[in-house]
Amino acid sequence: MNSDAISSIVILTGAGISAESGLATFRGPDGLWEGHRVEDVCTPEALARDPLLVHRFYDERRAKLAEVLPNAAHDALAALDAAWAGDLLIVTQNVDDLHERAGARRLVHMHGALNSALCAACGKAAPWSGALSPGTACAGCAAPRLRPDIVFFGEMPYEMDRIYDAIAEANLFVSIGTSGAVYPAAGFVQTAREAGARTIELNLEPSAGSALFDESRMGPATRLVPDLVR
Ligand code: BV8
Repeated sequence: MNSDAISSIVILTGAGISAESGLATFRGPDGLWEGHRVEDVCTPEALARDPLLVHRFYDERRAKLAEVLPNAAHDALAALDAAWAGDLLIVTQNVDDLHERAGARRLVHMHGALNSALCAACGKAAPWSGALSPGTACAGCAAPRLRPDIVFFGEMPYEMDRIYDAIAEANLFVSIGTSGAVYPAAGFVQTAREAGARTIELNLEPSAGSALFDESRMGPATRLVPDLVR
């Protein structure tokens, strides 16, 4: 990466960066949402209406995660994180743990994580593997209210202050593998432009926000990300 004028980097990732590891994206032909309506698996109302369906949707994805590995794009970002002396923050919309398994450290899961369970009673999150059935008790407060630690539609994403602080300081904003369909993540590129950052998109196809990027490179993340980081 030509680091002449760059001191602070924010990288936004979406489901596309994990696609070549074998994890389904959301809005492609065989996407996760294809099997389910968002309203049926990713809203607080869905969890209240049909907890078994919501838990099964996330249990299946948590089980699948144990079978896959980080790919060259995750590895390239982890290497950049380790080598970059300036400020850097990877903001992922993904709930898989492939960035951390590749070695990334400066990382925020703004939509939650599959390997975590949240207590709807006391608000505490705890590491979780395996199935998570409705009515599982929280180890902290004993209430039978554990749920997937996932940010549903209509819920506030995690660490938004930290994210906006990083974007305000960034002079490079890179978006990788996201359709730009979901807010507030889809609005980060505009915020970065207003902060004066150079904005680059790496994606398999044009996204909803492509026109907002200074540069859009189309192709698979496992080719584009190592090329960018090199
Ligand atoms: C909130 C849970 C406020 C985790 C998800 C403003 C305008 C309009 C609407 C809104 C707005 N503000 C808020 C909203 C409502 C809503 C929203 O955005 N709705 C949309 C549908 C219009 N947003 C919210 O509700 C958010 N909350 O704003 O709260 C608030 C304020 C006060 C008080 C309380 C609340 C919460 C959003 C989070 C929802 N949770 N999922 C999970 O199940 O995984 S969203 C879901 O979509 C995932 O998190 C996912 O990460 C996210 C985005 O999808 P992508 O990652 O982009 O994946 P997608 O499949 O779409 O695209 C993949 C891309 O990769 C494609 O472009 C493809 O071409 C590319 N690709 C594929 N293969 C490759 C590749 N690229 C490179 N290489 C490859 N090999």
